[in-house]
Amino acid sequence: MTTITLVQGDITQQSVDAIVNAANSSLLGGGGVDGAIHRRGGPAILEDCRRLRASRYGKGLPTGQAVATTAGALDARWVIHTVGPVHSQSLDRSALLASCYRESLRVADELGARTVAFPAISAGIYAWPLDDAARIAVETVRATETSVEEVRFVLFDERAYGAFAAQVR
Ligand code: AR6
Repeated sequence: MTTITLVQGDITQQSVDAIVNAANSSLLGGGGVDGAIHRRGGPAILEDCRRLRASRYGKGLPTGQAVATTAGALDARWVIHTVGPVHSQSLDRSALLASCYRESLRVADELGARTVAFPAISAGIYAWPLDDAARIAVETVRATETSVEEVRFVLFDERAYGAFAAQVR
């Protein structure tokens, strides 16, 4: 059984086996959680990301997929980078958002990670409505078979925390 826990705070301060990054396809950094993870984790993460770009992901990491790197100076063993979809009014991209959670857990299983921290993927710069992002996140984790023992959603502010709490109740 996977336990879902909720924390309001900064994902870069978490002590877990793996921290999930809401990255972009370039894997070369950005704003939001991505910026915070690279800042606190230090250059080793970017070095791993550059190696991935030079090898397996020459065209970038596709939306909905996930890949692991070192966690550098973070209090974790790995960062799992995943690329959320940009929210669209006209297209239903929710399967891609669900895929981010599923694929991140699959990578976590491959690594042997038992505790995994997730941000609210796509709910920031990628503009996914928070309540819907929370619903997809919680439903997908609940529906995924995994050896991960704790999935910890780390929500940056009270509003995001409230949206996830409404789903976990
Ligand atoms: N800890 C936890 N949550 C955070 C943190 C933090 N330190 N910082 C922000 N959040 P976003 P996206 C919340 O924009 O929407 C980047 O430039 C934030 O409040 O980080 O998937 C990438 O490179 C929001 O609820 O990710 C991509 O280009 C959630 O994390 C793009 O942004 C996700 O917001 C990805 O956009």
